[in-house]
Amino acid sequence: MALQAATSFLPCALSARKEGAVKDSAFLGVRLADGLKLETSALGLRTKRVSTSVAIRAQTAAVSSPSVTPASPSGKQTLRKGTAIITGASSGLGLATAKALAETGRWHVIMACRDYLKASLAAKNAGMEKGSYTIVHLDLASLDSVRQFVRNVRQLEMPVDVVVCNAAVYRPTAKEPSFTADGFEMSVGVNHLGHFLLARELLSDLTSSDYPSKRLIIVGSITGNTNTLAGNVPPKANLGDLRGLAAGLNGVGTSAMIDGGEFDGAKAYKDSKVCNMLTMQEFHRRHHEATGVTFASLYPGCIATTGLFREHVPLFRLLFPPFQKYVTKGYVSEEEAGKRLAQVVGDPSLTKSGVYWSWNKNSASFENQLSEEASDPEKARKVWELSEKLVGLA
Ligand code: NDP
Ligand code: PMR
Repeated sequence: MALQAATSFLPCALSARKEGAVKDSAFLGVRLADGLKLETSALGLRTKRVSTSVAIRAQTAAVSSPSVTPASPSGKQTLRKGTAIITGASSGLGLATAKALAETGRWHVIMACRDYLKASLAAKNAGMEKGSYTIVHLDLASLDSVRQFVRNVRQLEMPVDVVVCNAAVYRPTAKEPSFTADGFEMSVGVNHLGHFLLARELLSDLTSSDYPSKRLIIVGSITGNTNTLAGNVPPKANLGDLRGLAAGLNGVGTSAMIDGGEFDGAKAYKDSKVCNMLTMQEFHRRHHEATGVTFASLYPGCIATTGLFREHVPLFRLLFPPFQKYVTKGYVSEEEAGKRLAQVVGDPSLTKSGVYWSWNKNSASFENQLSEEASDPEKARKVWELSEKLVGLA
């Protein structure tokens, strides 16, 4: 059954950027010559039309059969195809994971993307078979878009077996904050709050799935964990007493940062990753037992070539991959990272809930330790409660 819908989608993201030299033109912590010009967009507030179409295209029949069916002549039971939603599947880790899952023939991937054309081309260029994926519009910088996405997914009448919150923005060179349609600082708005609402909304769908191992995965990062060398590269993640989050992160008379401090794009990203990891654990505490859903987070390795660094200075983008490959040895290819995340989605040995997965040098998965802040249950509870107020759930 092919379902096609196209409605116009009004924009959301307000972005405020200033012209001139990048404030923190540092490469790997070393400041470049001041005055390096990178961005010449006009001073002031810009309104950006984000997307003109909501694209839903179901390329395969809806799957509504029970998860296990007696199929083979030998009487052996077979598992139906699982359906995995992946946000930000139009590039980098999300795309590599979508490809890895689709290639197994055991997964149908719902690519939750803000740019339909980009996602469609990316899937095609990656060689993903037409029937193995469905692209559904999702702009995490708009809570309305998140709610619409959930309605659109339900219309597909496919089960929701796994949800992967993967999309992210990183704005290390931004001098000023930009804001989502709902007025939240962009990095925390997209990476944490958009995903928080999405995950909360889709929990009931996951719960009603009959798939043997249903999972909600939120991509974390080493850079949010101050118990590591990478997590100690300034600016360090620190949510403080959450006063900025409590005040709404809107930068109007209040701070755009979670800890209430001065805006710093790199810190905002790292803070958002701490929220991602705390959210996963709070989901686990509140919902694992009752729903049977596995909640997990991970650090897939340093995928130094992805679009995540698109806003960084050109010199950083040039030197970061060799630095990670030959100096820190933390580098991992997009393909390898995709296989790792695909493991967290479907590997029968990774069913434990509440875990932050990492991989060692031999690419074997292990349960990693989170930093003190990223594993603080009290902070997790507070982030949860403040976030549910901000996204309109409380
Ligand atoms: P990419 O930039 O390649 O991918 C990010 C994806 O997020 C893109 O598909 C992008 O869409 C999407 N996205 C951004 N904003 C929105 C939005 N408002 N609504 C919907 N989708 C959006 O980066 P990576 O693949 O590196 O990042 C994937 C995840 O991996 C992130 O969570 C990141 O924090 C994490 N990670 C990455 C590491 C790395 O070394 N790269 C290390 C540790 C964690 P579009 O294509 O339209 O821009
Ligand atoms: Mg980091 C073992 C050392 C290690 C690892 C695994 C990473 C991963 N980094 C390490 C070390 C260092 N980094 C050191 C010693 C420095 C100072 C020279 C350094 C610097 C650095 C910068 C400037 N690293 C960075 C940046 C970024 O802008 C990236 C970032 O923080 O993005 C948020 C980044 C990263 N280093 C990593 C990883 C995985 C990233 C980026 C990805 C992320 O968290 O999403």
